Amino acid sequence: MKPRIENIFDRTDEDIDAIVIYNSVKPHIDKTFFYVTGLTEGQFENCALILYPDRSSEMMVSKLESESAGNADIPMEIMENRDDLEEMFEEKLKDLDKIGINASELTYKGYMKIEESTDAELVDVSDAIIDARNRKAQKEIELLDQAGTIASRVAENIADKIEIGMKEYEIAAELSYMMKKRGATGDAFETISSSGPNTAEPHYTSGEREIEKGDFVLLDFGALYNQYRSDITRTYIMGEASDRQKKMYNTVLKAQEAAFEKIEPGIEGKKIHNAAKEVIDSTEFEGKFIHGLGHSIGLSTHDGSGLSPNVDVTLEPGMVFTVEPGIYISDFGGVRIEDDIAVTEDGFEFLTDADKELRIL
Ligand SMILES: [Mn+2]
Repeated sequence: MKPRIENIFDRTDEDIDAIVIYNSVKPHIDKTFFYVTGLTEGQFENCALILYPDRSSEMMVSKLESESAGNADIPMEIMENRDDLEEMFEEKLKDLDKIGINASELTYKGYMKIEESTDAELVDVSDAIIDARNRKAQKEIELLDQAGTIASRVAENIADKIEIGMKEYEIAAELSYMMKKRGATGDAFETISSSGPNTAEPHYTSGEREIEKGDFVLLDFGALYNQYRSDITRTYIMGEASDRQKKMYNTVLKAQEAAFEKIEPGIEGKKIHNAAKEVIDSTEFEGKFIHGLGHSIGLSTHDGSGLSPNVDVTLEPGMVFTVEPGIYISDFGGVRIEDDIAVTEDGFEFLTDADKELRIL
């Protein structure tokens, strides 16, 4: 896709002769391969893509996937076996002076293979790639919206399936099944299904703990849909809610609302984080919001940018972020509410839209 290649080259030094995107095997697949080709199916292990400053490109794909690859409007060479790629690299790269690589995704073995085939200087263009991929095209937003809709409907329906005595991993399995029943290709990432005190750990996954009365149940999951991903979190309370639990929940909800009020083109990401943090820090839960407010999402769950004090980004239309404030209290529990949004010309639109009033199950 020429506009996407242009997006990348617009952000690199002018004297780069080519950019090589080279996949290893799963999970070391550079999603930039899908960004540039627009392909939605196939694995493309050990396949490569070379991009040129004139916006042309070519791919080297295994014969196992030549049919899927044919859906991209990009010239391709078919590899009969793995040694073919070394010869192709040598033929195409040997006379170049400066080659861009995506150092965030290329394996070291892949790097050595490129290096052996050329005398060119290899330079990291990963910042340019992250920056280009952060500005989503309309087609990408549509796929993200579909992924968000699948997760949203599941977030609403899972509540009817959660019961006292159920194990955390059973809920995780249920979520996965429900998303696939609605057309997801898979989970966007490993589901977080936590309960009780486990909800206080933001990156807990799931375990054997059984749901008890009075528990928080925190579910953080997403759908993979045609290579694009959603990421949603809802927190429920089992049986009955204490005043402290209700206050935690409503504070997180207010913090998310404060963030939404700030989101528009031109604002710095960290200011949105701060707006949410100020709401939490003005309550008894001061200091209990312990992570960044959100991350960019697209072909990868963490697409390289974010709404965080550590990230320098000014919002532009087409950028897609999660907005996920939380409060975490050790040995008690945690609440997080997360939605995905796309920045528009005059504000933002929701990509997830599941109900989020406090639900006591
Ligand atoms: Mn997230």
